[in-house]
Amino acid sequence: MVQIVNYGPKNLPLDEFFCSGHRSCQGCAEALAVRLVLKALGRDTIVANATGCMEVVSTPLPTTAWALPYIHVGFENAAAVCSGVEAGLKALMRKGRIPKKRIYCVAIAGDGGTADIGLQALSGALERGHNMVYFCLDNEAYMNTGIQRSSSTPYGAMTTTSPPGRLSSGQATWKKNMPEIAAAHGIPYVATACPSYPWDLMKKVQKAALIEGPAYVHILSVCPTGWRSLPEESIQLGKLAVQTRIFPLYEVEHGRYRFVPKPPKKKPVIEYLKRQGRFRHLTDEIITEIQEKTDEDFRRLEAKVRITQEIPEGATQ
Ligand SMILES: Cc1ncc(C[n+]2csc(CCOP(=O)(O)OP(=O)(O)O)c2C)c(N)n1
Repeated sequence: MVQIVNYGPKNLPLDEFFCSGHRSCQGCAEALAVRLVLKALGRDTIVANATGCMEVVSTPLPTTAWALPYIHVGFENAAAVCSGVEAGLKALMRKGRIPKKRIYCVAIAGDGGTADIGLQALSGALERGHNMVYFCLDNEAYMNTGIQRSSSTPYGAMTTTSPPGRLSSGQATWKKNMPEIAAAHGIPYVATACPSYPWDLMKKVQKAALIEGPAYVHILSVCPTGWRSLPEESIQLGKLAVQTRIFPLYEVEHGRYRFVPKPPKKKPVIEYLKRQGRFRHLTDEIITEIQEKTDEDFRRLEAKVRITQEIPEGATQ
C-alpha cells in the first residue's frame, strides 16, 4: 500500500492475512475487524498482538490463522513491543542491513489490554512518536476469560463481575473514553471505526498506516457471547451503536475533529439496548440516564468538530 484506496464490494483485496480455520464465536465482529484491518494493510505488516480473544482463537498450537509476521505478547506490553519492532527496523534500514521500505508495525489488543492493563505502555509509545498504529478491538469486557467488566464496559451492562441484582444495576461506571485519551497525546491520527461500516474502517486503517507518526484506531466489535445478542445481528448491532450515537464514528487528524462518515439520522438508545441480554434488567430511569449521557457526549463531540474545523455556530458540518 502506497496510497489510500477506496475499497468497496467490487474492489476488495482477495489476499487473506487472518485466515479461515480460527475458532472465534459465531457472529464475532472482532474476527471480521481483524480480517478487514489486515486486508487494508497488506502483506508488509508486522503484528504485535496482546493476549485476548483474537490471540486465543487464532493460535492453538501448532496452527495459526495469521499469514504475516505475528508476535504474541502480554496484556501490558503490545504497544511497547510494537514500538521496539518499529525502532529496530528503522535502525536496521539505517545501517543498510535490510532494504529500505515501508513496513507497517501494528499493535492489536482488546479493551482490557488497552484501557486497563496496557494503558501505560500505550501512552509511552504514543508519546515517543513511533511510526506505528495501535488498534483497540473493543468488545467492552474481558471476554476470553468469561465476560468480566473492564473500564470500557458501558454503564448498566451485566457482566460476571458487574451482576445486576438487589444492590446493583450492572456496571456502575461510565465507559472510559479511550479515543479521547489517545487524542490527548497530540498524535497525528485517531479514529473510531466499526466493522459494520467496512469500507470506512478500511479507509481509516490505511490513513492511520500512511500518516507519519503514531496513530490510534478504536474499533467497536460486537460480541454476541458477552453481549447476549444474536450472532446474526452483529452487523446490525454495530450500525445501531453508531445510529444511536452511543459509538460515534469520527477522526481526529492533527488535532482536527471530523465526523466520518456523516452521522446517520439519530435513533433512541433503547433501539440498541433492547437487542442485548446484558441490558435486559435496565429500568426506564437508567435508560433515560443513558440517553441523556449519550446526547451530552455527542454534543461535546459536535462542539469539538465545530471548534477545530472553525465552523461557525449554527452551521452544520
Ligand atoms: C498482566 C495480566 N493481568 C490480568 C490478567 C487476567 N486476564 C486474563 S484475560 C483478561 C482481560 C482480557 O480482556 P481484553 O483485553 O478486552 O480481551 P478480550 O478477551 O475481550 O479479547 C485479563 C485481565 C492477565 N492474564 N495478565
